[in-house]
Amino acid sequence: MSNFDNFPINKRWPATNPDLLQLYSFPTPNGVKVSIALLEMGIEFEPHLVTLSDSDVKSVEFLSLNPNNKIPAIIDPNGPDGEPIALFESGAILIYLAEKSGKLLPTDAVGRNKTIQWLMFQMGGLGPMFGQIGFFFKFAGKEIEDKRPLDRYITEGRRLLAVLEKELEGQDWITGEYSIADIAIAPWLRAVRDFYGAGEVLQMDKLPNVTAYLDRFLARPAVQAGLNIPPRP
Ligand SMILES: N[C@@H](CCC(=O)N[C@@H](CS)C(=O)NCC(=O)O)C(=O)O
Repeated sequence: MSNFDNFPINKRWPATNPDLLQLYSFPTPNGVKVSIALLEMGIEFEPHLVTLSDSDVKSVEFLSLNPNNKIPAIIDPNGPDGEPIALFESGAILIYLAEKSGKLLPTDAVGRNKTIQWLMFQMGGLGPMFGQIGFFFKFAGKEIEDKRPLDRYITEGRRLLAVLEKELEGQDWITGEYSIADIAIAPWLRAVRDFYGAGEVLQMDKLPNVTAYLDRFLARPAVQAGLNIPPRP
């Protein structure tokens, strides 16, 4: 039995091809970051659908991979020193994949750190704030009479979008060159506009750089394919 067979997740989501990188995910903005990155980098992988229901993300098998019960997570059977490695947190996974493939993360110190800086902007700012907009604008939170939480997240969402709008002036991608930072940021712009339907309230039509950036991202074949991996049930 190889080390990889020892991962309990195999009992619930068995690998058909255990030599390939295994992706456990659902096509949300955080999930598709990893499928898009894998396609852009040309890394072969086997996707497994893990839904957001407690019976999946809180199962013993999934918790063995991510104690924080959230998709996405991966196992790379060919990790450092040829040993399998399991990882969760989409930002950490993107850095790992970029280093493994030598793609989409500059190797010079300035380029690398600037890219990670914008990746962290997404992980610590854009993602958590837009997620709250989704809750208070579209999902259960919209029934709440007190509109202060929604207003707070809309104000913060507009502020974050204005930061992007300014940074994108005169350049196609957030650091100039297409990178894992764009793969982290753009799926959240799509989600807030097209899935949560909050583009108008966030006044995205007044942000030509952000809008063109999202269009540019969505025009990439790897993005179009990755947005549906794994497919929704
Ligand atoms: N910071 C995490 C966030 C992941 C996350 O929020 N995943 C959501 C779907 S987008 C999830 O699995 N939710 C299930 C739950 O919270 O029970 C990452 O970027 O990987």
